[in-house]
Amino acid sequence: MLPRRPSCSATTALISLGSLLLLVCGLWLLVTIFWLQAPSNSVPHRAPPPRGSPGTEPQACGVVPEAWRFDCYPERGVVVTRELCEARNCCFIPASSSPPALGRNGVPWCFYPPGFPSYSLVSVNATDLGQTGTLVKTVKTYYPKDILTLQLGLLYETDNRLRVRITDPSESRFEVPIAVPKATEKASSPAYSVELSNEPFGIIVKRTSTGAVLLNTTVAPLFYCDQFLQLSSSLSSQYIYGLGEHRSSFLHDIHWNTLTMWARDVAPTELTNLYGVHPFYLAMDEGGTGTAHGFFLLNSNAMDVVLQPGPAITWRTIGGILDFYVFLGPDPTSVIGQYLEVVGYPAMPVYWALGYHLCRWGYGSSNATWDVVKNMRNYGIPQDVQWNDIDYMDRSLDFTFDPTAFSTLPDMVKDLHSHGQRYVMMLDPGISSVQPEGGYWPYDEGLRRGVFINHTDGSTLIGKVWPGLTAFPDFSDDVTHEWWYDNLKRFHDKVPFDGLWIDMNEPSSFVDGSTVGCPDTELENPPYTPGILGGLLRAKTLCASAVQKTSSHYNMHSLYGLLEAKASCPEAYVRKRAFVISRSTFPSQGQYSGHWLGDNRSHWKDMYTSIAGMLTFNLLGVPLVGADICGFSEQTEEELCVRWTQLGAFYPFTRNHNSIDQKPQDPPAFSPAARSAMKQSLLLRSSLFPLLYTLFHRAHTHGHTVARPLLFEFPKDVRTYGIDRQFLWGKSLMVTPVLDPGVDYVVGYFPQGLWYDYYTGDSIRSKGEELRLKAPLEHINLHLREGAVIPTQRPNTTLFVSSGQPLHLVSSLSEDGSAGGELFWDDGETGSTNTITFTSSLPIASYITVETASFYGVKMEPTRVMVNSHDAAFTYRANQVRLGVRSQRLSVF
Ligand code: MIG
Repeated sequence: MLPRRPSCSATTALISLGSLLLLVCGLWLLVTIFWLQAPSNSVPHRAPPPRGSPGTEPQACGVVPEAWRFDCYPERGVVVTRELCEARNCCFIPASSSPPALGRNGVPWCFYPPGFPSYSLVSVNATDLGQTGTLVKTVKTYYPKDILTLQLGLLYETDNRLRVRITDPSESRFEVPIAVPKATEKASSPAYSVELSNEPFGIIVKRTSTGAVLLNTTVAPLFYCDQFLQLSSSLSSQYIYGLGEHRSSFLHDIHWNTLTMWARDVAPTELTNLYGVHPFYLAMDEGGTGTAHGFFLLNSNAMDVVLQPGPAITWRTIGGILDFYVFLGPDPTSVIGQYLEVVGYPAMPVYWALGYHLCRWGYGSSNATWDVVKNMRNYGIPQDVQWNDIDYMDRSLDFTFDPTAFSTLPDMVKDLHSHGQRYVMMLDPGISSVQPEGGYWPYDEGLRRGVFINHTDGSTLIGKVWPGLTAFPDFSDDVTHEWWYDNLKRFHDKVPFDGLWIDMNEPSSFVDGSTVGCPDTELENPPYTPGILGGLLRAKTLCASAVQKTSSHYNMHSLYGLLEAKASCPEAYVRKRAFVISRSTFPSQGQYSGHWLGDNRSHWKDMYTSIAGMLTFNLLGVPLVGADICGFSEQTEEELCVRWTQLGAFYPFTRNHNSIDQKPQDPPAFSPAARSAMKQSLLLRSSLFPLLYTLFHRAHTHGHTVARPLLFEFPKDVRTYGIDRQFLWGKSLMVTPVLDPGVDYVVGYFPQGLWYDYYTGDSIRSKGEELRLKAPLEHINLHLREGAVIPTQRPNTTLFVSSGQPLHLVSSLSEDGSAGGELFWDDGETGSTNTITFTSSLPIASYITVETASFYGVKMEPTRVMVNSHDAAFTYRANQVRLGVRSQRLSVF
């Protein structure tokens, strides 16, 4: 930003384009625009009243408030009686409200009394990074194999990050095999303080600056048995986000809400474990101050996460260790940045990942697929990528294509490439194990190299997926990565695909465990099973006891999608940025792939819940995310599909996908009016590519969100905390989609300040209020927050970065007439090996120039406009100056 000039005539616009800052792989351009006007006094924002804080700790069963009763009998399928409860030495009080059917989602009737046996902290010593301590207990719990002595490690890793590890000092236990940073020095001035309670043991973490309690594990007993580890804590507020993957509102409901985590193939359903596992939450501090913190449990075992109105949380996992982080923020954006410092920033996507993708299950042939592409071209509708689902395969076999129906597939891919378009196809992890005569190289070679997951007796575990009987590659083994790569390479030589869609990688199987079942062991039948759909760890997946290189499937199950994505990043064979979209995900996934939200339905409700899903994955470091536009299963309707395409144009990852047997739902399949509305929204997205690409670079380098909840930008405005019908791109562009049928308006919340209609520049000065906006079918409401400069470009039907589409800058002046923004630009594909040379002779200017600029919020007609001290041509109409700058004066390089 350049310093503000002391004074200036109100009729002169100064546009300063300056501060070129070269990065290794690209170029930052800082655009600062001044329009000096008399400053107007803005109304200071009032902080919301403090929210309820945790209640007091109870003294005996009867006085434990319902909100603070921690479930002592979480087993499902059991009607908890007084006898059963008291056998666990717990309090039994049938709650006043809602009898909890099977102990779930209601006030627990059986709960821990104060003084329930737990660990004591018997020694503490200082270490280089913090403290270490010993925890002991003498009374065993009602689960087998209590670990009676534990080691506590407190690591003050950075000023904003605390790590706590509770381990078994006598035996090493499973730890999640993802790389996390190793601190070497103790934080010098931590933003947190840690208090340890000795008897019973507990940890209390406070924010030093405010005294806010962020964690207090003394609220319920700690469990540490071989297969049952449980830690409870108070929550600082009821405002808690993250904890994917679940279908829910963006803001979680804390009223006895159990979120189970265990990767599972199932169409998104409330209160069910889904495809991915992300034990991370972001929560607002108590008191509505706008400060936020985060918590991450680095654990991959099957677990329940219980939210209760205390507000409090319980982590109940059946393996591994307790290893967790607290992130101090203090604002939501920095909480996410700190979390992603631990698990890894998301990859920079290849530019065309941000274009429009078209897909369906059941095109039936390569020619039918090709026809859709041609149709799209005929109508001039943007399309960067064409996909195929499993039906391209020969008998559903990976690394093959149907020699009859898809015989022209290589030609189609060639044709896509010659039009600057890309091709992505599906791969499933299941490798067919029964191919007669001549064999099937992926399986034969896989067996030879020993890449498959085995039963405990060493035989290959066989399940059932699309091709029939299948073996499952063990992606925790490097040998498997080489074998997978060899398969990709061999197929790529025949069909030069550009990216991969990895499905069914929970991993999903049509039989439970294996074709021969699973052995009856402690891993298969743990003493406690979280609330997994199907009630068994092996439900629609592999045996928990199955053997993988790194550990048992019991420990590795939910990491399958992450490790497959890692193996599928084709860096090695395309030497460009990889494009992988994965169904199953785990923390650090964003480094390797994006995600789609799975098998939604063509319902209005599914369109609405996609926003929460998209925002949550942005918090989880997987910003390249979107839902199946127009809906996957069931038949879509035209109005829904138009509205969904408009919303989908603002998913960071934009793909229309449809299930088999449903009528086509690609844009050309609809009426001229619908088609044209869809086309407009996709052109609009194309025009916003420079902004989107810049936001992804911010995500990649700073761990920022791309699709952003309003609360991230307005953390002091409590009215934004539950918003999941609107969202932002970055900090300034607000999207207010229509999510209901049969309406031509939409109600949206406008946080306090000045907003501009993106299309017209008309301004709205909001006090922090809901406004009713016109929304005819062809229109999606977009508003620019004051103070922004948004880089856009003249749209095209594909996003070739160096196509020479000139830039148009849109500025929304704040009350004081200032605005700022940034643009990141590079060659779009290779990143580090940049083919662009940045010199002062400006060769790059030949393909990227700023052609025009608009300024919203110019109150008086200027008499003169200058660009870098040269007069520029301009037009003025109410409130808006538009510059046409066809010279190189505004060229950005
Ligand atoms: O058992 O490949 O979520 O997008 O179209 C279904 C067929 C397998 C599930 C994916 C969906 C895909 C479908 N797949």
